[in-house]
Amino acid sequence: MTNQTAEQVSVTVIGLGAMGRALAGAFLREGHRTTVWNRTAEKADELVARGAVLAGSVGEAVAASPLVVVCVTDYDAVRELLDPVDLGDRAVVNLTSGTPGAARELAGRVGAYLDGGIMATPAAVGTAEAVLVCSGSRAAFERYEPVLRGLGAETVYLGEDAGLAALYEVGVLGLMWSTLNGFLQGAALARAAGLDAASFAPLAVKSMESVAGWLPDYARQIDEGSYPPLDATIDVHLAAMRNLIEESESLGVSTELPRFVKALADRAVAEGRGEEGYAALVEQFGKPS
Ligand code: FVH
Repeated sequence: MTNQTAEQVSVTVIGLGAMGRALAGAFLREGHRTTVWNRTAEKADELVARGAVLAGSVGEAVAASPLVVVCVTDYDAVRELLDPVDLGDRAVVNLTSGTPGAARELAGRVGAYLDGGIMATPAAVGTAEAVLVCSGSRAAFERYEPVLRGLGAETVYLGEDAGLAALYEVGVLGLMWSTLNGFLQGAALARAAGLDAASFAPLAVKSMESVAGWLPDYARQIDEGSYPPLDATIDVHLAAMRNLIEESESLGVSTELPRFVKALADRAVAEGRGEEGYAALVEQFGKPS
C-alpha cells in the first residue's frame, strides 16, 4: 500500500542481498522512485519488474538520488563501493552491520552520513515489527526520516555520534542470542527428557513476555546504581542456577551456559551483592573480561 503522507523522493539502494531487496521493496511500496545497484545484477530483476530502475554502476546509482541507502555484507565492502565515487551532497544511510568505530570512521569521509541498524528480518521490513535506529548527521535524519519511516513502525535517532546505532545494534543482537540460547538450553533439556521442544515453547514465550516487562525497572536501577531486589535476590537466583546445572548434568546436556551465568552470580555474591536484585549483575558485565 502506498503511503500518501510521505513526500515522494528519489532513493537509491546499493546492495540487493536479502535485506537490500526488502528495503528497496519497501521504498517502492511507498511510491518512491527507487534506483538500485547490486554487484550481481540479476538480484535486481524482481525489483525492476516492480518499477525499480537498475543503475549500470555505483556512480550512476549515487547520481540518481539525493538519498543513498547502502546495505552490503560489511564495512569493507561499503568502503570498496563508495570510496571511488564522488558523493557530492548525497545523504548516505548505511544499514550495513558493523562496529561503532567503523561507523565513525566512515562518517569522517562522507559529508551527510547516517548510520543505521535495522532491527528486523527482511520479511519484517515495512511492518509494525521493524525498528530503525539511526545516528550521525541530524540534518540528514530530519530531512529523510519521513522516507526512512516507510521501513518499519518506528525510527529512533540516537544522536550525532555515528557510532551509536552500531552500538545499539550489537547490544540488541547480544540480547537476541542470549534469549535464544536460554530457549535452546531449555529445549535440549526437554528433548533429553523425552519431551517435544514444542511443548516447552509456549511456556518460554510466556516467560519472555514477563521478563520483557521487568526491563524498564531494571534499566532504572542500573541508571541509579542501586539494586534493591524487585523479583528475587541474587542468592535465590543462585540456588536455582545450581538446579539447572545439576539437571543438565544428569540429562547429559551441556552445562556451559548455566555455568557461565552462575559464575557471574558467584562473583556478585563474593562482592557482597547476594541480597541485591538481579540487575546488580550489570556490575559484572561492566568489567573487562
Ligand atoms: N538479513 C538480516 O536479517 C539482517 C538483519 C539485521 C541487519 N543485517 C545486516 O544487513 C547487511 C546485509 O545483510 P543481507 O542479509 O542482505 O546479506 P546478504 O543476503 O548476504 O547480501 C549481501 C550483499 O552484500 C553484497 N556485497 C558483499 N560484498 C560485496 C562487495 N565486496 N562488493 C559489492 N557488493 C558486495 C552482496 O552482493 P552480491 O553477492 O549479491 O553480488 C549482497 O548484495 C549485513 O551487514 C547484515 O549483518 C541483515
